[in-house]
Amino acid sequence: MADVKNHLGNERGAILLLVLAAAAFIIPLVYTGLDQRLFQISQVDNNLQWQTAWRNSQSMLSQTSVILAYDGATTQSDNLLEMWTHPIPLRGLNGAMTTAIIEDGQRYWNINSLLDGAGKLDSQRYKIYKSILLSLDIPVGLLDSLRDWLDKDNIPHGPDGAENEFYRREKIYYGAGNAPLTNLAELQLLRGWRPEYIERLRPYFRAWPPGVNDNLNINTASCRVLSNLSPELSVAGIDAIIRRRAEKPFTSLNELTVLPELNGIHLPMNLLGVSSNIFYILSTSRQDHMAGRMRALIFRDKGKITIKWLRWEP
Ligand SMILES: [Ca+2]
Ligand SMILES: [Ca+2]
Repeated sequence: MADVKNHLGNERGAILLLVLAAAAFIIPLVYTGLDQRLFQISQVDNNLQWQTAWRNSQSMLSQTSVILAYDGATTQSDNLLEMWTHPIPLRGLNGAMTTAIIEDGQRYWNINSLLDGAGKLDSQRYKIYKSILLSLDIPVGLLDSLRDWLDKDNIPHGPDGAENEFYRREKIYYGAGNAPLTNLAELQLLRGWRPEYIERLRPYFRAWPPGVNDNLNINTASCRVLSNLSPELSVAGIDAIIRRRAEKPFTSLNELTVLPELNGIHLPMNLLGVSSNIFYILSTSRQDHMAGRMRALIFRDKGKITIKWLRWEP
């Protein structure tokens, strides 16, 4: 009888051990499955938020385009007192927020316009660009390698020029671009151009395709950009431009010439303007914990808007 009891006890013990072992195996599996489900739900949620943020940015791009088109169709000048200069907020559900800023591209010089439409050096711009580089303590010889990068030929200009032969000699795996720059960061590829030089130049330059009307808008150009217009232009002259446009923006370049502080000053009038055709849209969209940034370059022809490029990034 005692043997039978012992046998039954051993069997129960073995069964209990088996159940515990099975539970020890199954429970982590259940938890792992639960983790995966939660992870998948979280991913779906993130994707939805991401898509919503992207849609909100697109909606913002439409709104800014309408604002710019209306402005282009109804006004002759572009200045810092106009509606498009104000940040545009768009509130959504659950704290979602999208904001956009429209920036006038023509408050900067176009770096590609160092060469004119025929591919020749633009001597007026060369003087201005050189003056900017000098004021920023950047070697002016860099304009030689820039010129060579932009022009179509393979003949180096000046002691600091660089065409295919230079890049080959230096064992650099690419040659001169012989084409316009698509953005300022591309300058890093050129002979002698260091990243710190490019950062110093950002407040002065942008890169747009050639053939656009890229005259500098005197209603929106920053003080430092204006200061390199002419060596004859004094601080009093720059102040006069800034004060005048803050009270009454320029509607024609003739209004510039009659300012007493600019009397007798030679300005590169053919490179200046009072309106703009090139704009940047900078939009930030936040949806819960997801946020994305959109940048777009817009060309405007009166009321017609063309999006030249669009970038969306986390
Ligand atoms: Ca306008
Ligand atoms: Ca070249």
